[in-house]
Amino acid sequence: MTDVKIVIGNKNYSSWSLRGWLALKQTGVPFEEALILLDTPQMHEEILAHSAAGRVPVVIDGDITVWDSLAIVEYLAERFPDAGLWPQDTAARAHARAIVAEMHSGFTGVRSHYPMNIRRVPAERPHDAQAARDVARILAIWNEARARFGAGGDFLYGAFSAADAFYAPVVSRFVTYKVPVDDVTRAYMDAVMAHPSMKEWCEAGRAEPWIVEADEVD
Ligand SMILES: N[C@@H](CCC(=O)N[C@@H](CS)C(=O)NCC(=O)O)C(=O)O
Repeated sequence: MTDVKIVIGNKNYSSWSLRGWLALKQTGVPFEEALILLDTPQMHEEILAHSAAGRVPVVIDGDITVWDSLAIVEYLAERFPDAGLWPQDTAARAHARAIVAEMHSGFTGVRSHYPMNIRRVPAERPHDAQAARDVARILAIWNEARARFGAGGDFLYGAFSAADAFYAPVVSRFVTYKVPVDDVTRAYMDAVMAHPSMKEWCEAGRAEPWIVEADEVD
């Protein structure tokens, strides 16, 4: 039994849930999952039973409820300091926080043109100018983080961190929409897709039977 629980949406589609879930997995604490089906008539009411904000993910730790992926990551980093959710080095940590904030508040081009759909058979999508600008910026971010801070491992700041949790849904999108990438990015994406927690989530997502039509794009 554990007192920690995470409320998530469909693993195949819910990119924000994946971010919170990967961060929680990184703490090593056992936790329960409650999965709410997205895009159903009862979804809103079911989420409201856990959080008045009406969005997933939500983490419940005893009598503490935290909603919104960014607040969840900050809460988990504080509650489980040994998990290394933020890099130890001050400059790396500042950079990691900035790119996580940039993801949290932006990249609407990538988010709308390439909806996360883990079970999609990889295939290209037609060009979209805003998505292309976002892709270029994301590739620059990843290359910079790997070059400046990544020497200690295969992830953006060496060891797996909150930043990798935040960009993992983007990695999945770049794989399933066959977005062209450079070699440094390809190696980084391979590391994310091979991470045991990412593999566990993706396997569960692929096994889900539910379809959200709005996220099934050509
Ligand atoms: N800013 C929020 C966004 C969360 C979000 O939009 N979650 C989606 C699922 S991926 C959701 O709850 N959708 C339900 C709805 O919009 O009613 C976060 O970072 O957690």
